Amino acid sequence: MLAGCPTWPDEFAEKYRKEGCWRGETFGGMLRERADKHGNRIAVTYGDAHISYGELDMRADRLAAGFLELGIKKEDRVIVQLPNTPEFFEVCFALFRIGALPVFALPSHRQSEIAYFCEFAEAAAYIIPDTHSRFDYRVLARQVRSKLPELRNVIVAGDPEEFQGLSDLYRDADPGRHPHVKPDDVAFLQLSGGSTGLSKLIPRTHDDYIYSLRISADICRLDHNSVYLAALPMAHNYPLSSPGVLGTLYAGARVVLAEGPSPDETFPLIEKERVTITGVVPPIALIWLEAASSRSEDLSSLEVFQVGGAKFSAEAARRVKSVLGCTLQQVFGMAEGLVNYTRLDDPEDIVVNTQGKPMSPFDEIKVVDENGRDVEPGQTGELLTRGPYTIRGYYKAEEHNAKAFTPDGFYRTGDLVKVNSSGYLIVEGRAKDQINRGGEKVAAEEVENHLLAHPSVHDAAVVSMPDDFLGERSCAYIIPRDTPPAAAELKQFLRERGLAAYKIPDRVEFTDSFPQTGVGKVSKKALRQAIAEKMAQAAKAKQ
Ligand code: J2J
Repeated sequence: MLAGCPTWPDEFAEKYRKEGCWRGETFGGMLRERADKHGNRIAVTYGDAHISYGELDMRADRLAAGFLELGIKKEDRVIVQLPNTPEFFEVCFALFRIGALPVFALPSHRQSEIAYFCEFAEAAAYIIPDTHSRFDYRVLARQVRSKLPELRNVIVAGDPEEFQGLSDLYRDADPGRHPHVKPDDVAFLQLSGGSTGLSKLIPRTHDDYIYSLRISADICRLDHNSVYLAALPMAHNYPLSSPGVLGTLYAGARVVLAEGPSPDETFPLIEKERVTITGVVPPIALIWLEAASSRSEDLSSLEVFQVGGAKFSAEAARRVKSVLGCTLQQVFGMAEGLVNYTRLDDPEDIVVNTQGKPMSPFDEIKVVDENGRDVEPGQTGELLTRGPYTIRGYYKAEEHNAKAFTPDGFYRTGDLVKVNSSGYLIVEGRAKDQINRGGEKVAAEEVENHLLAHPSVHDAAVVSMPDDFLGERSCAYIIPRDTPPAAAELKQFLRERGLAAYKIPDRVEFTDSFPQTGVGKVSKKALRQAIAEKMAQAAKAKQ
């Protein structure tokens, strides 16, 4: 096991094996099996390119040989920042095959995030596209390298300029040279949304993640004829695994890659490729609902429309069936593990008003009050969970783990939920210091620390403010040292520090002091209320 990764106690591991959750599969083996069984079937469609399981399998082996030649070894960490392109799969499966670990950065991450991942994970390589969405990732790689000259390999899909070209790394396949990869090995590091400072890295094993893919595929009724549209960036845990692209490959079905989630990108693809299932976040769902009535594409192949990552309003949820003509599935999950789904045959009331129930019978959940005691049934409290695909600790984070997990191994999700009489969860809010900006998670503390680096900022507190479209946006309250800087200047300052755009506060408010809680901490609740009231008043004045 990779050093610094807490794992399940033996008695739990034994139970999960005995109950058939963990079946001893690996990602490398899973792709090989699909390729052996139905090598000619299409695994991935990208534009006019159709890549079969056999081809993907072979290309992963050829790239694995190239990675080994570069000196990438078992347990090495590799930062993978690739958009929705076939290379994403080839790179990931090649790394899985040699036991090296992808660390899934998002395409929107910039120097601040990437340099941290490279440094913290002691990355052996960083893999990027040349350009994507009008952004040149080689410029980013240069910035990262100037901070971290020890970063050995920068590998570029496309024109590499001074870096290593990915396309030059495909060698003769030689699976005999692959290091032995075990099902209980960590397969990759996923990113946490983070609430205390920087994102934590989440170690997911082959055993646990593949189990989550298998039940996800089953609950979503994927079969060989299913076609999953990857509309969101697939490095996100949700489109990666719920059932996402990997669940689709697990089921031997077909993934169709979209450049982005807009109707202009996705609707023609749904029609052309006869897409049967896709997953989006609530703001995108709203855009689709709005667009569907005025567009001519035939969306009739769509059977399941998943919405998750942030709370979907019941009002919008109710419209899905009539507007898009398919079944809504709410998904409430987290990269740390636990995923809840509404089931495809659930009555409308459940599908519209709840965020689903845990996918595995072996998921254990508790809802507790501030003192850690179980709340009365049906009451709201913090959700704790443990189970066969929920981690027991973050990578190299001993101190944080002691707080984020209970002594008996339950993960404190930071989500406030209630459980109805049928065991379905309703998300009521959040206890963690995070902003959920339409599914993108922003850790308040991370942004505050960047703001505090500005010479004119004495103190900073970042909170969420309500937003009709994104659900929440972020607002930075600032106590200036003397003359307040312009809001635009502060935002520019954060951009120059290399912070991803979705973390830049949407609004800046200046104040002389922060409201305090009884124990003298900044009362974020009072700040949230203050900005919500101010926004409501402004909206009223406009009418
Ligand atoms: C309210 N809040 C939600 C929902 C996630 C499937 C689906 C989503 C994620 C994901 C994922 C929510 N309603 N329907 O990994 O496999 C908020 C909660 C949760 C946090 C996790 C998956 N669905 N959330 O969003 O790691 O606060 O995973 O704890 O990005 O998103 O965020 P993340």
